Amino acid sequence: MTSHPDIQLEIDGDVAIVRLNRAAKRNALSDSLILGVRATFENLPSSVRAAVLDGAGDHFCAGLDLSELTDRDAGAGLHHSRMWHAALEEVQYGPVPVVAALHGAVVGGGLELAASCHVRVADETTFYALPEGSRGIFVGGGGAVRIPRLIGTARMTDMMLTGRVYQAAEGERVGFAQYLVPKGEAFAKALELAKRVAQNAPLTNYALMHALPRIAEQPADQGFLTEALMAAIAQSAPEAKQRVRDFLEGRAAKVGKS
Ligand code: 1HE
Repeated sequence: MTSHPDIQLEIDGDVAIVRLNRAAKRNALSDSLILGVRATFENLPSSVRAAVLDGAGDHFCAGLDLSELTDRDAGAGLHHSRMWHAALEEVQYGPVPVVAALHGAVVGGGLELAASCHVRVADETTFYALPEGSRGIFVGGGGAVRIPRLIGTARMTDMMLTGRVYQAAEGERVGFAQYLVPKGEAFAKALELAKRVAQNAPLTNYALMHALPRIAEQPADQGFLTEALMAAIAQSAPEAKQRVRDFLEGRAAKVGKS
C-alpha cells in the first residue's frame, strides 16, 4: 500500500476508502497529490474489490493547485497534463471500480477526477464548474474527453465560455452524478454502493470498466463483436456458472428484492 501525507487510505473489508485529506486547501491537487492518487490506486491491496473516493472537509476537490501554476513552457505544460492523464487513467482503468462521494466544490481538475470514477454520488451541497475558462487556461486532466461523455459537448462549452455553475440537483439531471442524496450523506451512500459492487463477479466488473467504455468508442459493428467476446469470457468463469445455478435453484435474490 502507498501512503501520502494528504491521502487517507482505509480498508473496510473488500472496499478501499481513498480520501483526499487536504481540507485547508480544499483538496487542491498539487503535483505531489495527483502522483499520490496514482500511486494509491496502482498499489491497492489485491483483496480490494471496489473503492470509494472522498474528499475531507466541506469540498470534494478545488482542482489544480493554482499556487503551482507557474510559467511553464509548452513542453513542461504538455508533460504536466500527461501526468494528470496517467493518474486519472489509473483511477478509471485501475484495479477496481471507484464510487466518488461528491460534496461542495467539484471544480476544474476536481471535476476531471470525479469524471474518471465509475459512479458518482452527490450530496445537496455539491456544485460543478470549470473555472479554467476564467483563469485563462484549458482543461488538462482528461476533462475534454470525459466530461462531454457525461453531459455533452454543448454543456461543457457553455460552462467554460460563461463560467456557468451547476448546482447539485441540476448536476444530477444533466448527468454529472447518478445519485443525489441529502447533505452529508454522499460518503455513506457511496460506501453502500461500493460494497454492493464488490460482490459482483470480478470479470463482470472488469467488463464494465474495460470493455464497455471501449465499445462505446467503437463503430457498432466492432462493438457488437467486442461485446460478444467479452460476454463469452465472462460467462465461462466458474463463478458465473455458480451464480446462475444459485438463481435456478432458488438460492439467489430475485431482481428488485434483496
Ligand atoms: C486553493 C485552491 C486551488 C482553494 N489551488 N489553493 N480551481 C479553481 O479555480 C477553484 C479555486 N477555489 C475556489 O474557487 C474556492 O477556494 C472554493 C469554491 C473551492 C472554496 O471556497 P472557500 O471559501 O471554502 O475556500 P477559500 O477561502 O477560497 O480557500 C481556502 C484555502 O484554499 C485558501 O488558501 P489560504 O492559504 O488563503 O487559506 C485558498 O487559496 C486555497 N485554495 N482552492 C490552490 N485550486 C489538470 S488541469 C486542471 C485545471 C484546474 O483545475 S483549474 C481550476 C482550479
